[in-house]
Formats: sequence, structure tokens, C-alpha cells
Amino acid sequence: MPRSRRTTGLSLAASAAILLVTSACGQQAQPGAGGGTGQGTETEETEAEGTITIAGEEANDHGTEDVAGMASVELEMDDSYFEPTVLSGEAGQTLGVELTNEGSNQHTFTIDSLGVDVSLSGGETGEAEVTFPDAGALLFYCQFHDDLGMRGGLSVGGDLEAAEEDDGGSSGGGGGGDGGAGGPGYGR
Ligand SMILES: [Cu+2]
Repeated sequence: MPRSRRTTGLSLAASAAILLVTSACGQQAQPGAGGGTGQGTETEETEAEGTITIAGEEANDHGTEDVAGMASVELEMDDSYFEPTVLSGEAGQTLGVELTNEGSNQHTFTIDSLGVDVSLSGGETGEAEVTFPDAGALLFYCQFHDDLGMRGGLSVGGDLEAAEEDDGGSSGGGGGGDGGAGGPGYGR
């Protein structure tokens, strides 16, 4: 009887499927091709505690005091912040501000549009008189440390972020789409 022999030596050649995923991310960010000022800075909402935005820039936040109806308030200047940082008052209110520089650096209490500019060395005290705006908010700042966040605001329930600054506002954000409202006769 014939024996049938089977060779079981089957070599399975695993076929390797090679997928070449070429992700060609050839995106070249070309800002503002064709002119036009970019839409510039996107406001990054860093949630850094202890800062608020006043007139578009960061301020070291040391609290808000309601001064409505008060004739004067004590305001501490320190290295490098104002405390309280925001005075919340009434429209048109006149307020005496008793300043104390409790820091070691020299600081100023400056409000351009009111002509207020009190400069104090460490440990000194001084006074200023301020008038609240009719609406919105008004920026005060230290000339030396503004860029360190030493600024504050007189607020009449207003938007501190848009507080009036000396130097006219940047023209705001522009261009919303007015796309919609389609063409004529969207017949039904
Ligand atoms: Cu200062």
C-alpha cells in the first residue's frame, strides 16, 4: 500500500503589510499673507491667580473696596501693587485717597486724565483726590512699576478690562462677519 507522505513543512511567510502613512503636514503658517494686520493677540486667559485685567493689562490684584458714599479711603502702595487694587464707587464721586507707601521702592499713584501724580518714597504718605468717571472705569498706575502689574482702577461698576487709559484706546477688535443674510430670492 502506498503511503502517502505529506510534508507538513509549510512555511508560512507572513506577509508584512507595510503601511506607510505619510502624514504630510506641510502646513506653512504664513501669517497675514496679503497684508492686513493680523488679528493679533488672542487674549490668553491665563488663570493666574491674583491678577486681574485692567485697561488691557495685568494688574496684581489685592482686592476691591467699595467706597461708595465715602469721603476718603486709605490706599496702600507696596512693591509692586496697590491695595486695594480696585475702588468701587459712584458715578462722579469725589474721593480723597490717603496714600501710604509701605514698600521700599518709590511708587507713584498716577491717573493721567485727572492730572493726578503723587510720587512717594518708601515709608512716605501722601494724598490725592480723585473723581470717579460717570461710567465704566478709570485706570490708575505706578509710573515705575506699571509693567510689573502695579495698577488699579476706579470703577463705577464698569468694565475694568476696558478701563480708560491715557492714551486712546486701541481700536477694538473689528470685523465680525456680516456674512449671513444670503442672496436674493432664496426661493422656497
Ligand atoms: Cu511702583
